[in-house]
Amino acid sequence: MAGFFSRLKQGLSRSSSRLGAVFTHRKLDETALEELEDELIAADLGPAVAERVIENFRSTRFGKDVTSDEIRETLATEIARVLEPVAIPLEPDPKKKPHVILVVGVNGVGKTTTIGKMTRHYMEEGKSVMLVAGDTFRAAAVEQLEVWGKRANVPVIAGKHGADAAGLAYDGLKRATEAGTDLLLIDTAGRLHNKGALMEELAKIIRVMRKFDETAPHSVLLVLDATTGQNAIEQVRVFRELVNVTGLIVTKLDGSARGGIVVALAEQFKLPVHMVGVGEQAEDLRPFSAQEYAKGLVGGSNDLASRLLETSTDETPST
Ligand SMILES: Nc1nc2c(ncn2[C@@H]2O[C@H](COP(=O)(O)OP(=O)(O)O)[C@@H](O)[C@H]2O)c(=O)[nH]1
Ligand SMILES: [Mg+2]
Repeated sequence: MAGFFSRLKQGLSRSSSRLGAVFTHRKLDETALEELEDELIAADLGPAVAERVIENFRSTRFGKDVTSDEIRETLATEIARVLEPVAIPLEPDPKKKPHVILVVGVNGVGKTTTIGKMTRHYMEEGKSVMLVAGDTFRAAAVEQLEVWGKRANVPVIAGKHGADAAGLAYDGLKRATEAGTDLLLIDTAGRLHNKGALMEELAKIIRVMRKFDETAPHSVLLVLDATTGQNAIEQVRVFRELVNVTGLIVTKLDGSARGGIVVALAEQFKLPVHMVGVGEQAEDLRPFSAQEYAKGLVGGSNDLASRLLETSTDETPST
């Protein structure tokens, strides 16, 4: 398995090579600042962060000769400052048995896969897990979750194609409570093209579960696909109208990710980013580290950030 940092770096390299384009300028004049701002916006960091970074450069370095390493370091520091407050791990409440996690998001963003990865992650921490196949609209989605459940040897509450998701969630909550299970992860459908129906469905899942435990769900995680760039912003907006999103998980940060979007999300919504997905396998879920992410995003082939990344340990979080 490629290490996390090398994967993330690879995934973010598209952004970092963009960010590198402007660094051929030696003197930080008005033209250079404008180009840098354009690059930051093109890298999906969002206008607010881009502007702040530029103002910072303007007030401290204007007219001076700067090296690309200096620019990258300053940039990484600014980005880490935005990311730090949202880099919050998801700690299930040990008093809740189960701690109920509702997983929402548009079709294809990686909800089911993320649930599979979370199952493995929390089991490695010694917690017990139960799953609910709440995306009953796609038969394949139910099978997919059952495969993950079998692999991890955890119970999966599933119904027939088209079954009532709220009923399944209720059954899952009841069974997990009886069994004293630590975590109940609920998969859902992501039919955003029918917003009214989706809102109704999510509301019903929550309403029905609350008949059993009025504090459920304890977390509502919105899964976002990093490769969709600016679309992720709109998805957060829409899902927050549907349901009380408590945190984000950003997937597909391997491959051709547009990792800058995480910075824009952090700046705009201040929602916790609990974990990130860096691949399709069970082990490809990692806690979100602001520092490492910022360094990976800013990149560079032989700069301080890369050297730090190179020497970072690539191990899975210990159990
Ligand atoms: N490269 C990569 N692929 C992912 C990641 N997470 C999910 N996928 C893939 O994205 C596709 C859709 O994932 P799925 O979990 O079915 O999405 P869902 O419709 O939201 O449940 C599948 O092919 C997954 O293997 C990730 O972090 N990296
Ligand atoms: Mg799914």
